[in-house]
Amino acid sequence: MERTNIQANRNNEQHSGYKVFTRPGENPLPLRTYIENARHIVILGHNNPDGDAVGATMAMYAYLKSWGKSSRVVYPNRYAKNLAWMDPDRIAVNFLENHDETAALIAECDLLLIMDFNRVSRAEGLAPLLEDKKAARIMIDHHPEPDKHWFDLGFSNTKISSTCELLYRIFHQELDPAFINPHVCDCLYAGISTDTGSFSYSCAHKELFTTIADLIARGLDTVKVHQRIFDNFAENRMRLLGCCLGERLIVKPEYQTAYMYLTDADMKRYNYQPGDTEGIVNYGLSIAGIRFAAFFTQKEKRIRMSFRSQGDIDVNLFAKEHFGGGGHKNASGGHCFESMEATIAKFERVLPDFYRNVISRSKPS
Ligand SMILES: [Mn+2]
Repeated sequence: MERTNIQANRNNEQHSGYKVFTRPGENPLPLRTYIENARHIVILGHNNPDGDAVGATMAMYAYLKSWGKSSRVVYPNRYAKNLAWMDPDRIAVNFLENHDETAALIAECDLLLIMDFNRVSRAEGLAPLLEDKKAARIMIDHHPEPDKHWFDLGFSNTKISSTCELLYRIFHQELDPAFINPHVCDCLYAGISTDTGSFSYSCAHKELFTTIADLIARGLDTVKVHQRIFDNFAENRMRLLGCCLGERLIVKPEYQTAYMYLTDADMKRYNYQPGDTEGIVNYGLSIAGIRFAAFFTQKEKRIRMSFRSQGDIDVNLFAKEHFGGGGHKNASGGHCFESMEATIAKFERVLPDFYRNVISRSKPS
């Protein structure tokens, strides 16, 4: 594939490009130079690494390997089992289960490639270790409002489907597409397909499908990736989903809203494993007339909340305003440090205003 024109695609946030930022007054090196000069590279994904975080970090690792550069991949905690195929070298370490090795890798690295998140707090327990200023920090991410002062160099596009789609453009425009091998393609596609809910949102731009056409030409196997991610659940996970849909689904047609929840006891009953609740929130939107879906899960004293919406209903603002979170316009998350009952009561309390001010005024998609 031809190399695209760097200048034409930089500093636009259309689907073909991305914005490049640096600290005010600083003149950064090109990404290529950072990588060429680095002796110890650590690639970092966010807490509860999802398909896009594992896809982007593992794509970067495999890309650097085919370039002849070694690197390590670090997460704050473990990835889900159905994503493990992206890590055939078992190169990833996670801080929760391996404090010492993770701390040593971070202490000795001179280049941090931070993927699919844009502020240090999303590294959870790892965050304090990242404050040591020895390593250059480079961000590649698609979430809004990056913490620009924290990074030496950042690549951002908030309109794009996923960090994986952005990374594909960076391989072309900042580095060299020659190192994109079939495994890199599979990892990129994994992130794109999970972050779009299997091509149901954030995907209506032709550039994405041109990207996928090129990935297929380079060896992507879409059927294999789909089966490994979506047809690879334990029986318990399907029964957990059944419990959600059968017993824990509340539909509020008057607010075009549906929500589900799982308690600690539900999760124990179905032997919950990391990743088992991934994607469940999307089922709410499958109901006719429902345009706002929420999903709450309990982990000890904290309730994790996920929000999904259709069209121009902005759940990033909703999460930020009421539940200390954020994310994207149509997919966001938050949390509540109260009981499940109190969390649900709070959600139901703010819902009528959200319906009146946002949902009822938005264009039906
Ligand atoms: Mn993402």
